Amino acid sequence: MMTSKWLNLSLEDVDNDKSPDVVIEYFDKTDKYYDVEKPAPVFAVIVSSSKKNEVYDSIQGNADANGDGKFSKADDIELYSALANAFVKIAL
Ligand SMILES: [Ca+2]
Ligand SMILES: [Ca+2]
Repeated sequence: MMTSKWLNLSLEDVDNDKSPDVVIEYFDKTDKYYDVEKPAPVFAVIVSSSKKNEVYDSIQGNADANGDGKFSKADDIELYSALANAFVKIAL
């Protein structure tokens, strides 16, 4: 099966504060701006640990994690922080 939408998760210290951040990128091949030659995420959010204690509780960027058509941090913080907290426990 060919997938047309997917998430890319990576761990990197985006803001150089010595605390790794989780970068969540959302790709959608069906999006009109998607370029096969230069695939770029439609949305990206960065989830950080505000206390630098590996508890991911802070989000930068807007996306629509719950798919209700509204771009709202309130919707997304719960889903993306849960995803980030699970992701950082998985050994790479
Ligand atoms: Ca950081
Ligand atoms: Ca939403």
